[in-house]
Amino acid sequence: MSEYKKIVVLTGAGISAESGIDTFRSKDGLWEKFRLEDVATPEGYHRDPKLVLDFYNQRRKQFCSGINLPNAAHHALVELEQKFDGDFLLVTQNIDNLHEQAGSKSVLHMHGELLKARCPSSNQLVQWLGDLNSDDLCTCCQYPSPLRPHIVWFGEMPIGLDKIYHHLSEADLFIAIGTSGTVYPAAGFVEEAKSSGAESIEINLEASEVHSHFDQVKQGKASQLVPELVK
Ligand code: BJW
Repeated sequence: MSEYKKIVVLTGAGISAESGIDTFRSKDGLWEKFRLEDVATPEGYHRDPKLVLDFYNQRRKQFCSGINLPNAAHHALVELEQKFDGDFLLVTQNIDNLHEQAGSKSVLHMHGELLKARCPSSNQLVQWLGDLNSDDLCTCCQYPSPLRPHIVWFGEMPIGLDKIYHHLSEADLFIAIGTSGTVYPAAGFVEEAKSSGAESIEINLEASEVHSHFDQVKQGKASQLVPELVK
């Protein structure tokens, strides 16, 4: 890693799979059990807020029970950040906080965070560890609004894109871990990084939808391959 000056890492559901968190598109994944149009779009939320709030309440409850702990891949990324001299940005599509629990500092949650709620009017964030209900109102506005999950749904703008594209434009190494490459704009980051001259590495159990854009594709478990890469 000493030959690089600026690294961007992108993580997806696959890095948390070995911590017991469901992925979306695998067999038995979340999209086998729920229609994404119902639970992961603004339209679904407006149609049936309770269904969507319950979907996230259930996932928050499981997460807060403490059974999902960071695995060797999360810990290896902490080691990489600590021993790397240059610029380091960890962009995650995951809404869990396992990177932070492991000790990562420079984390950007582009699809939001499970343990936060947001005022839809002011965008103010509040820590939220219990159930979120439609009568939970913000305290920031003169006329309070119902708080919503701090989640980026389909059709909504991901968080921190300016910062992400800036880092991609300067990166000399881009690493994607455990993401299927099906959801944009994240799936396009490899091309963005490559157009700026970065080398690129994919780590995944199976080749992603965008694997052909990577210089190196390493197939296997994140918990094994990420520590090997960082060593
Ligand atoms: C392992 C492993 C192990 C397992 N070790 N690996 C047509 C064309 C192009 C784009 C669009 C289009 N129509 C609509 C769009 C845009 C749309 C989109 O991309 N749709 C596609 C479905 C086509 N995107 C959006 O709407 C986004 N916003 C947007 O585009 O705004 C406009 C914009 C304009 C201009 C510039 C920029 C933006 C918003 C996307 C929001 C995604 N939200 C979700 C749900 C919220 C969070 C939650 O509930 O948890 O985010 S969807 C879901 O997918 C979640 C994830 O973050 C995201 C990505 O999934 P991920 O992480 O890749 O998981 P999986 O399950 O797909 O894959 C897991 C992988 O791990 C697999 O490959 C396994 O092999 C691997 N794996 N175990 C290593 N142990």
